[in-house]
Amino acid sequence: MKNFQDEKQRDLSINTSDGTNKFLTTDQGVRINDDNNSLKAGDRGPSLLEDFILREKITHFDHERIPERIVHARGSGAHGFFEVTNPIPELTKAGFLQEKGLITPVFTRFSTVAGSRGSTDLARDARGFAVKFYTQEGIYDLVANNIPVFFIQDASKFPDLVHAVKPEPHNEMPQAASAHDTFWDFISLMPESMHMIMWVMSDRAIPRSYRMMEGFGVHTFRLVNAQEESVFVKFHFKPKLGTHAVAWDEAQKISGKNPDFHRQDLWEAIESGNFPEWELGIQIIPAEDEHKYDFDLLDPTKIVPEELVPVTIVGRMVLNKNPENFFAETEQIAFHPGHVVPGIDFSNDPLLQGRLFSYTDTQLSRLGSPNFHEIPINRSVAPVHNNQRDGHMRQEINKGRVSYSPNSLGGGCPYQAKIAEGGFASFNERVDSHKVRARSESFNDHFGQAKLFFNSQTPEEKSHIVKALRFELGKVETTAIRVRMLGLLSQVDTELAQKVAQGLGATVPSTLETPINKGVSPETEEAGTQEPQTVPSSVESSQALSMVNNPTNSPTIESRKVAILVSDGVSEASVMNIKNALKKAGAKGCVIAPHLGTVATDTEGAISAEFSFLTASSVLFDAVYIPHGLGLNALAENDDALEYLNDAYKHCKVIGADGEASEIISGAPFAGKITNDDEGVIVTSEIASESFAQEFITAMTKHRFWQREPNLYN
Ligand code: HDE
Repeated sequence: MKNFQDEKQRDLSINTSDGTNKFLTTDQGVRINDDNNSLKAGDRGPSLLEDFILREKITHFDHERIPERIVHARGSGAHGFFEVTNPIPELTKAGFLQEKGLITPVFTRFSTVAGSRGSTDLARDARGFAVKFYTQEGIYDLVANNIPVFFIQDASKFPDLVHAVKPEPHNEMPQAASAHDTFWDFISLMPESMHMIMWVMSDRAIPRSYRMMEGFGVHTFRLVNAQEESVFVKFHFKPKLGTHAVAWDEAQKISGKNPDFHRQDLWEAIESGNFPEWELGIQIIPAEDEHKYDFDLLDPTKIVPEELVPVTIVGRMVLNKNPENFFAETEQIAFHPGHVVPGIDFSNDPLLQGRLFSYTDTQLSRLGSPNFHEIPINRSVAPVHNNQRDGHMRQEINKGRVSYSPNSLGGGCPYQAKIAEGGFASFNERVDSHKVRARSESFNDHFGQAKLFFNSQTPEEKSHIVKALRFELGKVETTAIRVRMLGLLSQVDTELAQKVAQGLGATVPSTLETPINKGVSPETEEAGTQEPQTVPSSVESSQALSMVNNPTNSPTIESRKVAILVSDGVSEASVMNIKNALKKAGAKGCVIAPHLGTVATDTEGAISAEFSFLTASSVLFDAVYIPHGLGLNALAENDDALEYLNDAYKHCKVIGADGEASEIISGAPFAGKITNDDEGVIVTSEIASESFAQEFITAMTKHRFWQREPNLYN
């Protein structure tokens, strides 16, 4: 079977260097004899301009930074591969989807959208999910998000949206947060954003891990087969580990304790061989069904419910290698939805159409040259030959006198390829219409699918949405903006609007003040407006939209982490019992003690602490366990240890204790709230029992016990 997996790594190795056992040199290759002292006139005298070594070193340093991405600045990436499991030659001629088992190298970059490069991973935000396929026919980029819809319908509003959500321009606050006036001012005047707002106010916007997110191409794309027939498709990545989130309070605490939480999680998973994996699927919509639905396929604020068109899996993506160098790879990688190969084409979605311009344009200022395709991470493994020439930092040395076409002096080379020879030809779509600045009436429904999303959530998930809105709008200072938002929310669900209003101490307005802009009429030259509409979705509720009921969730605790709190005198049998059981299930128990070094066990042995209470925190783990032991009094009186338990309980995680350690839980401040049906609190008087460990692991497969929280939808 064709396996091109190593091809990109071989290509990158040409540019990879390693200084081990080598001499230190200047950039010109001259060996350096003293890297610690600049050249001076006497050891107490002034430095000499002649010192080319110092000048070169400092000049390079002065220019080390490039502009960060205007959006998606904060990201983390990894190498991997895509393998076809279900070839689709009848739908597309794209070579990398033709044969079962065919393997194509990829690089995937995950990101937040609004924050700067140094901002926290756990901001409430959509996540980027961009995949570069190094195919035999050139680069294909699937530049996706972890949310299947977008805020706006037309590219012309993108700069406005981004200006509104970024830190406010007068004082550069707040960083990596949408909870401020300019964002909600804009949203309150853009009813088309309501579906996306439901998603970003849900737990989708605070994932547990990049490895536990779905990915969506958002727009409708086209696949084109060898007969030049086309179908519409929507792309979906489905994570093998399921789709999971953290709690909002937890997200905020993680942001302080470890702002690199997602970056580290991805890095460590790959280093330890827990390779993140997704299935890639497509929803296939035959061309003749383009107008079949109660929404427009070209409208990026709409999904195609999986109940109407199921997802057909075509392959799997595995990430199995961390980058060698963050800047060279993760920072310099340049994605573009317009990087397509024959067999994949665009729809007329007006948001996608704008993106097709933006991405190359932005690389010109970010990477500084039209030669960004020559940077090793961006370089195609398929040969590149054309008459593009010169420009900043050109690497390629093009031979010969001919750099134009047609030519006779170069024998007409490089040749154009016929379609049969793999030449890209755009899908031959018929377009016959007036030139207008307008929005299609079929885009007017702004609430139908927002309702569908909200109705598909469990009561706990609905409650999280209300609380997120109370938080976000609670940070808005302008009352009129809050009230406008309540008006829009009431169009989604009256109870939702009322519950948010309660938290804000406000009332839901009876009229909606936000008409939609229809564009300028050619007759009157005035902007036409219209009331936003609600087209009830033909699907009332969709399981795939809930994270709790998500069909991707599987009962695995692979790569999860458990905090094991110990102090001197701890039962070695208890610690080893849970550690071994967790290891067998693919998870990890981490020993945490009042100090680093070792603690003495009850068998006069010693256990090493991986973290102290100071260097780790409950929010960095998926569950907390206290083993039986003699030093329990020390733990029970340790505020840091109690904070582990309190947070774990509050964030609805599994908590366990055996033997006498159970008493710490019964003495904890939350003990009175634990209900009999809470399967996430596991205590036993037995010591180091296997059934306890199993019960603990089974509980962890449920991820979180959200039922513990005060629920606004009971
Ligand atoms: Fe992007 N987007 N975007 N976007 N986007 C960028 O390109 C843009 C949109 C997405 O890891 C920029 O190289 C416009 C939707 C991801 O490097 C820029 C519009 C979706 C990434 C840009 C959109 C995305 C970007 C900034 C509306 C989900 C990060 C840096 C018309 C399908 C890729 C860069 C990476 C990055 C423009 C809307 C996903 C400025 C104009 C919808 C994952 O070109």
